[in-house]
Amino acid sequence: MMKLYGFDTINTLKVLMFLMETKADFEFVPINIRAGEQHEPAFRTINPAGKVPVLFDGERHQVESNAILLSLAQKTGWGLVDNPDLTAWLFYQASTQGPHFGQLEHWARFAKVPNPEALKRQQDIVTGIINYLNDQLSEKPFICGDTYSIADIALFPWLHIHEHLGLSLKNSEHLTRWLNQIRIRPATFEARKVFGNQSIF
Ligand SMILES: N[C@@H](CCC(=O)N[C@@H](CS)C(=O)NCC(=O)O)C(=O)O
Repeated sequence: MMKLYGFDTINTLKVLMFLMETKADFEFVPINIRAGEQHEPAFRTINPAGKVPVLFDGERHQVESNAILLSLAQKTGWGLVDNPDLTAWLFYQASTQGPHFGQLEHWARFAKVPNPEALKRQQDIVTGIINYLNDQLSEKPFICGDTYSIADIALFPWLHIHEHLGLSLKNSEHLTRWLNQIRIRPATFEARKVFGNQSIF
């Protein structure tokens, strides 16, 4: 059986969403990254980088959430793996949306010493990303076209928690429509349920 090592995090949610969409048989193994469990020797043998998620697919331990999504999509045929835009969106998510939303989260929620300049910079960059995605979704229901794909799954979690980052999508009607469409999918509910009621997800 597959095993997903994770915690209530953006990147773990992506993999859970895929596993729920495909009704996969898997065990969820919580690794409490807030208590430092990712640095324990047993976990480091699974992922020497000390990060979640890790998926044991029955043969090997896979790391990097978007690589896991791609590999699962290739194996199952779910998630539009042949679409030429798919890889570009997965790279965009991992290299641009993820890191910039992550930096915004730091300056907006966690920084012990406030830094208005850094906060404003990240807010401006993230606003640009939101406008870009809104524009991209103006003429298609999902990011790669008519079909819900692993690229949508990868982009979803940061946008799902946008209010926790102090962001508003009120001027982004296409992105809001996209977000709401993904939020009401049964698999999205099932994936979020794994984290329990206390989670911001
Ligand atoms: N690029 C990696 C990022 C993984 C990552 O940064 N995971 C975070 C949680 S979302 C983590 O495990 N942090 C623990 C730490 O850095 O100590 C992916 O997409 O899987």
